[in-house]
Amino acid sequence: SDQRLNFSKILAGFKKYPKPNRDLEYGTAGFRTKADLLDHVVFRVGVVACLRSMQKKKAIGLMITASHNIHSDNGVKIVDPLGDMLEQSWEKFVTDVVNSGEDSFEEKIMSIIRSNEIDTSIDGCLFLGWDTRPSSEHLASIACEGVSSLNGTVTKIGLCTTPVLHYVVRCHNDPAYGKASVDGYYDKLLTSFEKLWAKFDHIKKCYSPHIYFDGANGVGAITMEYVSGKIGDKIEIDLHNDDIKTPDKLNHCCGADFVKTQQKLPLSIPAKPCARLVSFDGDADRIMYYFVDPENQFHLLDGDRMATLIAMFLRQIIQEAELDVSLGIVQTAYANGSSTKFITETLKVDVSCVKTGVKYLHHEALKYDIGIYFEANGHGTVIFSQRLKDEIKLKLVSDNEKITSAATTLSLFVDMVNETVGDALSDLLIVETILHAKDWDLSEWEKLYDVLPYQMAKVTVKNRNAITTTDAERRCVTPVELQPKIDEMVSSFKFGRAFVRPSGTEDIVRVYAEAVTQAEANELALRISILVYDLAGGIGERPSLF
Ligand code: G16
Repeated sequence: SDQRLNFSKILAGFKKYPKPNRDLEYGTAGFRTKADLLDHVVFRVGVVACLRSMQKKKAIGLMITASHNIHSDNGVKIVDPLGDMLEQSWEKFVTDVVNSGEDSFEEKIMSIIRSNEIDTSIDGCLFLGWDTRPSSEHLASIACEGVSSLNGTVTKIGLCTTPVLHYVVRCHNDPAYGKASVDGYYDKLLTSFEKLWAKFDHIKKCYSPHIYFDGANGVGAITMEYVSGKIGDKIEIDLHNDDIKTPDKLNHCCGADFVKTQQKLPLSIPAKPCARLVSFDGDADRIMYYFVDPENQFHLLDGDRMATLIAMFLRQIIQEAELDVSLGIVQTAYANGSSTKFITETLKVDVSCVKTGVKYLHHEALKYDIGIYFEANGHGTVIFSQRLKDEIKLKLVSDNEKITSAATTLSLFVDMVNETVGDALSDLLIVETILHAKDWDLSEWEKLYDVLPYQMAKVTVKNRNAITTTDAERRCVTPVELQPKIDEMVSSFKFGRAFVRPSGTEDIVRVYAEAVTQAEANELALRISILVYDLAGGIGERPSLF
């Protein structure tokens, strides 16, 4: 009989890690919940990821992290062969197995094998990474047991950022993309960064080579410590929130998510006027830039700002290189209304809006030769078509010096980008390069357009899936009474816009509101939160206006 399909081995794991009563769903970025509810999940995900690897005859990645969530949560994301997120049709397969009991898993697994015509004589191959959470290593070892139960092999990358894991998986399956190792990752990004930097190395008036860095007390802090040693002669990195030994400090009053949702400085970052401040999130796939002006006002440069900065820069370079290629930006409903207006009216670049989750943005961005995608929360990257990469090669050998120079810039830029997924380090190198090239500080960057004030809120409800949405999450379908009430409320606020959606990473409903002043945006968010609480089964304390 086929050694790989030894159901007794899989059954042993199902018995060892029994499923609690509650079913789980594959959320915005994989399974995510309280860390102590995840043993059975990671075992089963290990099994299904191994099947996925056998089906594709390629390596697959598993990342144990709950990213921006509280330290006591954890989660697991599955990475597909090209380093992107697991294909959506497989989310259902993995969810079925995660939620099945001892009596039905065999049938579920057989059905995956049959419907995907998986050759079970193939060896599954997995790469495994994890973040700094206290539960991560334990969960990673159970995931290994899952993979082993199908006789798959696991290469442990160990403690790493999410984007490093995505990158290594891609390189293993597509060696032309780079060397499949952590060193290979740093080498590719930092070498292209240094070369690009040298191209723009003129006297600076505005750009200051100094940043204050908030590592969210997570794995991003280790990354930046390393990077600081490599590029310290170009950018001085002042490390803060780099305590990975105290678990409950992770993301606590710090990190990219905190800064974006609270619109204020994280703990331990000095409020030095006009200094360039940067935060990563817990697994370093998101980034935020911000500063405090001389009047002590807080200014945020978020994912929308990065998308527009990059689009502006790349549009100019492709013109200089005389490349005829398509360029587009992908956003979500969280994109500030004025950023979308700036992209269409001033930059005259194509923009589309999709559901929250990098998996949706990435997919949409593939439609362009240069697809720039960013969630407002700082999660994003740029992807380049093969056609564009081929065209650049031709331009590199042009007789026209201006064209070859622009093509060189573009080619180095491509190598500095981690195209597999949002990557805070790669994004930082991109932003720093552009600011350095333009000799801008953050206030110059901010001048591109004015944002509408916004407010974000969370509401706890009995069942967050009672809220369903349509139109890229901009409109709510159920409970049916909710959207008309939101419309009515929004119409009484100048430049009002608001939407609600269930989070796919936390057990809450998210509320977003924009209006002409901060006070009005705050009030709109609060009024919408009350509507959600009243109409969608709120629990705990009712949000209140007073
Ligand atoms: C994940 C996803 C992001 C998403 C965020 C919040 O980020 O990768 O695409 O924007 O969750 O999702 P939700 O609003 O559904 O909770 P991370 O950094 O937590 O992995």
